[in-house]
Amino acid sequence: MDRELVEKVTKMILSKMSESGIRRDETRDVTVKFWNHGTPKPEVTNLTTPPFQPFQDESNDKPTVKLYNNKTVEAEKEKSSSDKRKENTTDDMIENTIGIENPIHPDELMNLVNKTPARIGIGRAGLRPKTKTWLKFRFDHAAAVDAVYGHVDEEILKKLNLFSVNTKVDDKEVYIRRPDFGRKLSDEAKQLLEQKCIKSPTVQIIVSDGLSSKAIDKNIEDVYLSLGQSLKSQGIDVGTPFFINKGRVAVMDEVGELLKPKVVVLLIGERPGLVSAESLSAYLCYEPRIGTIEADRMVISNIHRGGIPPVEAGAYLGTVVQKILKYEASGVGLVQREG
Ligand code: B12
Repeated sequence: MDRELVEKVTKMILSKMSESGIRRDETRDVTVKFWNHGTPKPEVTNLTTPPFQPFQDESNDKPTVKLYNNKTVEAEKEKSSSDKRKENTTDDMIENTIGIENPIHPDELMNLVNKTPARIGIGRAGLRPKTKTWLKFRFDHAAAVDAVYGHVDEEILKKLNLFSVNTKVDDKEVYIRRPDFGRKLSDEAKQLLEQKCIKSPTVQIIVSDGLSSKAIDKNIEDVYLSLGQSLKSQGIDVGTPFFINKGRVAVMDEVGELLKPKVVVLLIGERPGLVSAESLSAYLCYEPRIGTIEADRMVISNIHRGGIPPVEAGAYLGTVVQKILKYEASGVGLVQREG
């Protein structure tokens, strides 16, 4: 999918939201796909094209955007329904995804398992988990550790034209033990931001690895591009984006003091769980400053291919920014003003 297609998807989502007036009770219309553990993982395709600059129209470069592979869906459609019946019998699904042997109510069990990514219906071998379950657990745990200790792919940051700054911490162990250091910019970082960034933009986008570098590697291109397009299509100007190495959510307060944006959108890696190690969050705040209270922030979490799809998340975030600007408030303040 190229820039035009992302623009199309972003516009579709925006128009769907404006049809519903993005009222609180109607925002649930946003298409959110939940992970179905009874089906194979959606394939992700990478239509790689030259590097892109999301906020520069003049560029002829095509963006790199990963999307679900519709080909698998089409191929699936083409299969005869009898083939499908053969492949998708409950027995097959049970064998592939459920550890309980000869369940009394297989359909109900399958139904429950499909409702949650939690490890239910896994069965056991004597008193212990089955080998497959145990290995999967070990695998997911290792992925979580890798996500916390890993580093964001420099190529992605280059592609998105994000320069990097550091917080007061450069060691991951210290980062984990001292969240307060991750909330403060280093002195060099402050100088660099002063030199390089536009002051008082309407929106300041910040990217940070936070607790999952994988979350950035896997999702940032799509979220960033569609967020940029969503804001652009609403005529909202964006400041100079950058990457904060080993940041915490409240680091946005120092950025707010320095650059004085109206709204900060911080795209940051979430603490990995044993279901997904690559989940991204967007924390938003109206005029964050040192001393901002948590209730004035808001978060859209669970952005990854098994949660809120990144392109949709970006488009949706643009509409949240619009709302924050309209009410000049975020978090609890926004809810109160909105009534
Ligand atoms: C860890 C965590 C916490 C920890 C944060 C402490 C810490 N330093 O790590 C604790 C237990 C304190 C916590 C509390 C709450 N949390 Co919490 N939390 C998470 C979790 C598991 C990971 C967050 C993360 O990795 N952030 C990124 C790292 C880098 O951030 P950080 O700087 O280290 O820590 C900051 C953030 O974690 C932030 N934060 C944590 N939770 C929330 C919730 C909201 C609404 C906001 C604005 C900020 C926020 O506060 C920390 C200090 O600044 C997410 C689940 C997820 N999938 O994201 C839920 C999650 C973000 N929390 C949630 C909620 C509802 C809350 C509470 C409102 C619960 C309550 N009723 O009290 C409070 C609000 C706290 C606040 N700061 O305002 C929801 C948010 C739902 C939503 N979309 O609004 C989530 C998505 C869980 C869920 N699925 O329901 N949380």
